Amino acid sequence: MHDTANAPLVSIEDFRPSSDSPTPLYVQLANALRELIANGHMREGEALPSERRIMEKTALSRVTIRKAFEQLVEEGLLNQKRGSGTFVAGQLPHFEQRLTRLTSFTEDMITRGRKPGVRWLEKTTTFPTSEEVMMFGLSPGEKVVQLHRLRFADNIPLAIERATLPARYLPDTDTIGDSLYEALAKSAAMPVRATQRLKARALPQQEAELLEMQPGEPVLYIERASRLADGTLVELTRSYYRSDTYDFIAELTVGNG
Ligand code: 16G
Repeated sequence: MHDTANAPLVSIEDFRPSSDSPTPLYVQLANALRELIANGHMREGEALPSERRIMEKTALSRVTIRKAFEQLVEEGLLNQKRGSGTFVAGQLPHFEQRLTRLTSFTEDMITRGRKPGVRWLEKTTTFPTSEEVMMFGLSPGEKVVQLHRLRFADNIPLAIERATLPARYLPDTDTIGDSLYEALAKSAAMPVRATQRLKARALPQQEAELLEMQPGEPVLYIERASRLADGTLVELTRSYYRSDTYDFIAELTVGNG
């Protein structure tokens, strides 16, 4: 806590650590920074004073200051840009998605009052790989559609999706708008159930650039296989979802099996 108990802290330069408190100094500093951010005294994008300046003003050591910064970077409250300093991080939206209902990205965003967006990376009709022939049970000569997209919520990149579907469901790729499920509904091929596999992965370089993250950061790698009512596989989608904005929630019940 800072020394003037009655006056709320408005600048980190006024923070005075308490050396007889059992709370480690770096935790005291991190708490003070958290309080300044929470109270709006430090705003999104604002640069923090330099380490040297905080050292001078608070008499804390460089190691303590760095430790506090590291802690808050880990919590997502601060960003550090090499060579240019430490900043208050932007507030990322947070999404919780239940793993019970089959919904589309577009539908999810609209229900949450967000603006869905798409940047197309690939939209092509190609010959399938032997794996795709097997998975979809394709006839000789049947093609597949490859849809590779970066998905946004309010202009923030949230996910990268690479979908493969038999071309018979989407004969004209030019007519596919931003929503794949809308296009499938139009050709009476809307999936009614899906299995989804979620894995933790380190973000590859190219995907990191698209999601505006660092390579190697943890992401959710999701594979969705969706089917028509008769069990025919209609969609195979592999996606990278930002793990700092998405929580997938599954409800568990005690059952007989
Ligand atoms: C979701 C699905 C994806 C599906 C897309 C359709 C996950 C992990 N993935 O993002 O498999 O293709 O919705 O959304 O939930 P759209 O109709 O907006 O293109």
